[in-house]
Amino acid sequence: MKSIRNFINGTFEDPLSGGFLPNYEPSSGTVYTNVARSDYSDLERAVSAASNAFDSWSLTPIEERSRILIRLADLIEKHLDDLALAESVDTGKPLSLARRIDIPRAAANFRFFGSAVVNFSTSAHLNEGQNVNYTRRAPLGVVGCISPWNLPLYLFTWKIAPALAMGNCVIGKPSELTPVTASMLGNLANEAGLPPGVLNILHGKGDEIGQAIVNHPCTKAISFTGGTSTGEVIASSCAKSFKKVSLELGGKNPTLVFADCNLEAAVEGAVKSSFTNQGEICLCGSRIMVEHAIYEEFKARFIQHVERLKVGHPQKEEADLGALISEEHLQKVKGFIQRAEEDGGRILTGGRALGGDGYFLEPTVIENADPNCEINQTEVFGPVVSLMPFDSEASAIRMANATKYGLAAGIWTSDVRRAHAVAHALSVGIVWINCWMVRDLRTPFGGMNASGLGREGGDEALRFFSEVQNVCIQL
Ligand code: TXE
Repeated sequence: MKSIRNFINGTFEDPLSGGFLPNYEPSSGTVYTNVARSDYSDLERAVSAASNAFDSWSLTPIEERSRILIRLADLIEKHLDDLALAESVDTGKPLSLARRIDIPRAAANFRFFGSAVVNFSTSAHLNEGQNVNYTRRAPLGVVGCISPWNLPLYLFTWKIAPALAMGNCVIGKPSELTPVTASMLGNLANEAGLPPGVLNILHGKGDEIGQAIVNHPCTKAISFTGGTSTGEVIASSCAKSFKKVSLELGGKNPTLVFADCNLEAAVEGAVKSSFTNQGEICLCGSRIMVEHAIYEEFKARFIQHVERLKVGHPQKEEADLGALISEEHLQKVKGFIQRAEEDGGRILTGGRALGGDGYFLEPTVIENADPNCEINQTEVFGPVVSLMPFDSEASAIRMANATKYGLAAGIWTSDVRRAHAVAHALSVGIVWINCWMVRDLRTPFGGMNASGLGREGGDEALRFFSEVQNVCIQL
């Protein structure tokens, strides 16, 4: 059986303890690889490698860093088929989705930040005859990048690319549930000419090696994407050592459908934002609010589209939804559905696991659930949406804002005034109007409230991974 080993100082090695964890294939429920269970001794090796590499990497000319990152983007694109297949097998997501979204966007991350860093500017202020003040942005040193299982290579590279571009050295920790493409990235990093020690990838459990990376005195910043409860733990750990931290956490995103929308486009858009990646994307719209006047017609069309979705083996071309990430997660999502019914919700379609091997669940639509009950307040992170009507623009905004989260929202309307007014009234970090998951990497990305702290994307990410110094010189 293949072992996913740590990548330290440019070479792959077993964890010093010799411990490994089983890695399950979600579509079959069988162990198909095992993954290193790293501990503090492995982290010490990675920190030493990263610290030794930092001086030369941070002093490498920006153009050379850019060239290597863009070369890495080229290599990801060159190996798209292998990476997409590995991602699909490891996560249970449809191969078609990994080919269309996950892997191309991983390449785009390196290409974008490899270019952005060359154009990244700072500022200077001249006081004639007196002094010049300039702002210097220097790399932090060794940083920790910790990523989740839902979009493994996409989100891993989303953190690593800006960190490397700014001249930092990285200790990356992918999810223990989906380690494979992160491991493949190690090989590509060597081929791209990234010097040994600049990127190190440690595998293992979050509360073991993940927490150790967060606590280590040599990691100067932590960039984390994952669950809100884990984010709380990490934020409090970082606070004790005044460590920079960026948290991309969960969401309970509303999709607002107004009567003046293009109905067919709204239905198709809502199906996409509800069930892409089996609903396992923090940006998925899990609460669909529809203006009363079109509620029944929207509901009928929406259910019709949902019931045409194919749940199947992720490597089969026709699969629209694949398997959920784990047995534990499947049971967690089924529990949400059961409690939603107990809270008065009515299942309009779906709600059942497909049985057999693998962790498959039907796309599920629930209506009539109270806006304040669990299914409308807590992130399910599965193929489950709650449908509810609203009477007015004001009530839609009130319902949309009535959770502890604030990540993203979708608005479907043909009224331009309303689109902007409602967007500005929503307490979320990202708003899509008549579209979903459209990303411009130059824009800040992140949520408000319990959805996170800080922003990634564009110059925000480059700023996060740098230390600021103001220098004033007397003329
Ligand atoms: O995430 P975790 P999980 C949400 C979603 C999901 C829930 C739990 O609701 O059901 O989070 O998912 C590492 N110190 N999202 O358990 O535990 C862990 O090893 C340092 C939304 O997968 O947050 C993994 O690499 N690291 C989210 C990563 O953190 C720790 C996407 C995420 O694991 C750690 C994923 C610790 N103490 C889940 N504990 C999004 N916003 O996209 C765990 N980890």
